[in-house]
Amino acid sequence: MSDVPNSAKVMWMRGGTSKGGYFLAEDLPAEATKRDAFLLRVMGSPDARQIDGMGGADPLTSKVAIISRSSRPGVDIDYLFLQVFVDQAIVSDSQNCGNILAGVGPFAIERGLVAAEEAETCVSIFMVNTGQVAIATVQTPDRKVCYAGEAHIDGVPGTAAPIALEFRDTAGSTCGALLPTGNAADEVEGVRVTMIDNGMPCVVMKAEDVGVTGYEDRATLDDNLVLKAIIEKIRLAVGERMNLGDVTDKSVPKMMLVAPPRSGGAITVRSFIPHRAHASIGVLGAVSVASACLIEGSPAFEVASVPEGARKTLSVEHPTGETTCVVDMDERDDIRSVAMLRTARKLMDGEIFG
Ligand code: NQM
Repeated sequence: MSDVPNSAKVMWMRGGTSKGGYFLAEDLPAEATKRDAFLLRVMGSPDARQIDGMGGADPLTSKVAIISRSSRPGVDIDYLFLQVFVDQAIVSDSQNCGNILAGVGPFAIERGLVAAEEAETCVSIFMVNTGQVAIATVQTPDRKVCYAGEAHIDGVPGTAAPIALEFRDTAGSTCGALLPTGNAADEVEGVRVTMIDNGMPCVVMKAEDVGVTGYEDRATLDDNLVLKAIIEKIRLAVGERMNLGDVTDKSVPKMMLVAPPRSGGAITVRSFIPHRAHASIGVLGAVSVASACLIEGSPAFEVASVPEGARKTLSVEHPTGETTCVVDMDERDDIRSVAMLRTARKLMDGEIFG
């Protein structure tokens, strides 16, 4: 395409357990087809190895954040997430990403869209994909973003500065309701599932109901073509019922296989996002699974170990450790907010060529 730009300013960052390019909206074409053609070139897609681009041959490292100043009252930043498919020429805005979200606050401060406060800075972020707001708290000693620190998240080696993410009102982000069918469980293709959306559309089922234990590693799951065929059949069958339409070319819903916890947590999960197994778990994916653990009559409720009290610390066990969600319940026993700890790291700042 002739008027695809030659280059753009970009910051490459690790956000949580994902990695991708962070752009200011003004540095990319406003027209989606031109923008997407450029981003496919940037990542080197479609190609299983993404050899001709920056993508890491994995959906978790083929991600883009587009950021601009927000005109919404009380909101600092608008964040649009794009998933660049690895081996198909698809750039999708059909999902949000809570891991890439972890880098959005630091990026906005670094680019001068948000003024850093002394010690720490709260950045309110409108998540364009789902129309909801998250609050990120970024460490800013001497009014500068600090990436180094003592926080550890499973799935990332070493430690870094903590970035707290708080989500409110994420129920029904894309599907219109926490439980789009109104049911705690439905039978689809002979398997009992919960269709749920608390920030990420997910289909939650017992791992044993699709022929696995739920404790397999990522490579074993990715090699299991029979399992993949079963869950893709379920995924395609639920699209309309989850108000997502035809999901053939979409990266949602995510498919969540759950089992009882083994390391003192609330639940064990193996997630497909949706065609490859996740190395750990997505942030909003974890929030949606943790929410399913609280719904009586759901497959997740049956295998979960949920603490008492209005503030629940739910550790979601995944292939490379665990992710903790702190869930605050209101007086009606509905979820008021969910908080998670993430970290991020600036990797490079420069010009990328398309
Ligand atoms: O669920 C992967 C990730 C994600 C998304 C995916 C995420 C989330 O780990 O909020 O973070 O589910 O595609 O980055």
